[in-house]
Amino acid sequence: MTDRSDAPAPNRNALWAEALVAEFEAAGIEAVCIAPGSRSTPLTVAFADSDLTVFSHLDERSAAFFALGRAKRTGRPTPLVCTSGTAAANFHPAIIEANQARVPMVVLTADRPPELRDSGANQTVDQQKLYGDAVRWYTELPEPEADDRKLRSVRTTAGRAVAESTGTPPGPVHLNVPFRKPLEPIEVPGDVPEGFPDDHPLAADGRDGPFVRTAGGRPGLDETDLRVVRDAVADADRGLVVVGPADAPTPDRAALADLAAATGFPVLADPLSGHRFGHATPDDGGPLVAGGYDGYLDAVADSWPDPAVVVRFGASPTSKVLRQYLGASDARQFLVDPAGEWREATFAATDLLAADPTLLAERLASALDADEAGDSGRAWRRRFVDAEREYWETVESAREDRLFEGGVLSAVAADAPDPATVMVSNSMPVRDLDRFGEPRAAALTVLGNRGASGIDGIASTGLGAGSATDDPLVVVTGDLAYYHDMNGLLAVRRCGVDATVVEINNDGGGIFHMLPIEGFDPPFTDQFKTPHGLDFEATGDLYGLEFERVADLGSFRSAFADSVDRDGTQVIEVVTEAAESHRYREELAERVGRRLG
Ligand SMILES: Cc1ncc(C[n+]2csc(CCOP(=O)(O)OP(=O)(O)O)c2C)c(N)n1
Ligand SMILES: [Mg+2]
Repeated sequence: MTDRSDAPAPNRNALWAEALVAEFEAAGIEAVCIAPGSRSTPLTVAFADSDLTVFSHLDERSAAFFALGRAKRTGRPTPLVCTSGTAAANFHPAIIEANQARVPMVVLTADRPPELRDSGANQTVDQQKLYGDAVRWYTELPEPEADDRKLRSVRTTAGRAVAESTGTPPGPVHLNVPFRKPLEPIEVPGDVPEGFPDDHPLAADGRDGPFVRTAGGRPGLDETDLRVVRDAVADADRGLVVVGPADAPTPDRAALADLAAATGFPVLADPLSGHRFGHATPDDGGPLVAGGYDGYLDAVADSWPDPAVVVRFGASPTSKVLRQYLGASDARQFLVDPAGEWREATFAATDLLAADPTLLAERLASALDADEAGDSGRAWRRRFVDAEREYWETVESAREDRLFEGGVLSAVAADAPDPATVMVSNSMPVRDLDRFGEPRAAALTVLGNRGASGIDGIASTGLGAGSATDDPLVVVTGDLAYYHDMNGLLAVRRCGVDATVVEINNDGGGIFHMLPIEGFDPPFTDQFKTPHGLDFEATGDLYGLEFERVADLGSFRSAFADSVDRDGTQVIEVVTEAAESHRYREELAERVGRRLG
């Protein structure tokens, strides 16, 4: 084996790839996900020779979701590398999610040189703008050459790719990178002229630090805009702060707590908002975080007065009940989005504010007089305090009565260690966490793929997030989602990630029981619910996981407590009955409705 780290580049491809990788490193990139293939050899060799952590994946689809999960957890991209052909297409699902959920991602697809395209050459497909509008920026690198200006352009492109992917809003960037043979780091006499590094130090070695420094800045806030929202909020004695999934993003916790304190408004916090968990309780001076709204707003909407003003952060809430509540309200609704995008499908927003959410929350909080809320403001807040208390008491006692899917998510939320990173799958797990996950002060980072709501890539996204944190990692998945991304489980061993995987096995897609199609069988069972009868215990041996099956809540809770406390990856399969779980959700909603009158 040769040590190439300090040797001059043996050929133009190596020179090229080294410049690219050096700039990623200078831009603060810490890791890369690489899938095997020949055309990408120069990139793979340069990354492997660098100080970056290399995560090697065999399946590009899982690789891309793994990179997505890392970026969700860190806010920084983990570049992806693949060979030419369908390998590149397998990145596409995660790119779609990264686009819609605003997750930074840098995709490097190796390609054949231009004359081999559309010529019948092997493993050659049209990779130009392969991902369409799903990327923030696409460019193709020029063909490698020991040329001063071209190398400076490559260095600039690498820095720009990171900056574009982490801009406002963040998202994926695609670089198509053609190489011609030889692809390996073999000596090609004259390919990189002997004196090149000395004659062109900037091109060959770059600068100390990034080639181009980028100053991000955060979108500011106009005084007039601030005054408009300030006046509306100050005049309202019935207000709400709604924080949806954090991909818009939401304000940081301190700023949101300040805003809640200054307004006295309840905070309706989506499980993916970063605010359902992690705030001090009201008794300890924290905001009134309401988490049960999905379970009771329906029941109280007609008897409670309407809110007068709503300040909304984050993406569209997971809860359909909340979306409908907002959609039916004629409150003044401020939607805050740093990118100023129109992501509001209830069409109930009255004002769109293009502003940094943390900045807006901070400035709005300090612009409000710290007056005590008037009588009607206090009565409004009290409604939420009482409803939350009633609601969570009902849920907790119901959970102990019988095993149902919501009870599993309720237990996960209550029992997850502090801190923990928790990835929740579509479709029922995230909905059940929304409805049954009681707010608590523990620092739980909850992630989900709600950008495009796919059931592909759940394990990989979770394991990618886990690879970026020392938190205990919990992944909650349905059985179809588990099946969909079994390949991703290889990362447990290959990438050295420990997890507690809670697999809720209702033998098919339980979500479909919630839809009218349930009443049309056939085709309901065979084409929608799709029971598969797979025994996932075999995944234990295949992927080196400990597998345990449980069928009651007590056993689940003890297996969970044991797993989060332990090294290795444990899969806890909870066997449930989808239709029965659904009926029980409905029964609980009725019970809550009766209690809240
Ligand atoms: C990639 C992809 N294919 C299909 C769907 C449609 N879909 C949504 S939920 C679901 C079933 C999920 O089943 P499971 O993971 O077992 O969760 P459960 O509904 O039982 O909670 C399907 C097929 C999707 N969202 N994403
Ligand atoms: Mg299922």
